[in-house]
Amino acid sequence: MDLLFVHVSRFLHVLVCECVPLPDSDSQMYGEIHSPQYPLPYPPNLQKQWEITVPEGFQISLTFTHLDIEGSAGCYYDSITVLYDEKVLGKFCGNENSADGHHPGHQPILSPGSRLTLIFQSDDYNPDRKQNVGFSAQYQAIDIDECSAPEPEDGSGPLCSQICLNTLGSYLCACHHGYKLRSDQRTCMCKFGEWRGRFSVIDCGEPEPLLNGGVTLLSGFQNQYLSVVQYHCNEPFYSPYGGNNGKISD
Ligand SMILES: [Ca+2]
Ligand SMILES: [Ca+2]
Repeated sequence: MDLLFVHVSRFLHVLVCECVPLPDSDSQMYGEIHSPQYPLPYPPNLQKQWEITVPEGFQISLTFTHLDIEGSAGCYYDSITVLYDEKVLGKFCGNENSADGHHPGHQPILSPGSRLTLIFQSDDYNPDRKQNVGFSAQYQAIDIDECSAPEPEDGSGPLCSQICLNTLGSYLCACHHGYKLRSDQRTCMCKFGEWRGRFSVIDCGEPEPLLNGGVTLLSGFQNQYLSVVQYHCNEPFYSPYGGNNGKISD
């Protein structure tokens, strides 16, 4: 069993800041899309595609404000299809009252990420009796709350080891009092500070947990400056550092 000795250090508060990239010129925060010639009837033999892009860190909320497309089973003749990458999020036709077709309703369609593809197509025949006018839709960018996302299944741990702060278009990690953010911008480590005035007890907080191992207090008082803790690996895990004891001090 390999051991690693660590001095728990004292600390000060942590300042965090963040730089968010400017939206690229092709992305917008909101917009409107409609079928060709809308609100006049759309022509036959049509295929038109739109690529909607909003800034990274946002998802798209798409709402159909009007939909009147020739209805058919499976929207085989005419349709508007909404895709995220290759995945079809919905294929629509008909209108609100038609028995044939599939209407999107008035609930917004949410993209998993910052882009959406819309494909409108009409076949070579449009009924003369009923002049379908197509569709009109509006979209807007909505911030993704990265802090509410479930923990990744790859075992890499939470997005932020201590505090996750959702921001508009991004997120940032922060640390409890006494810790500072590591260079990975997501995990925290105990921070040195300056002695100020009279001696006072410094609480460094709980030692960080060790995957497949444990922590034992060897001396001092738990979580206080200059306390010594011992990390150990649970069998059959071992330290990759060759069995030498390590000591980190201030
Ligand atoms: Ca048609
Ligand atoms: Ca966010």
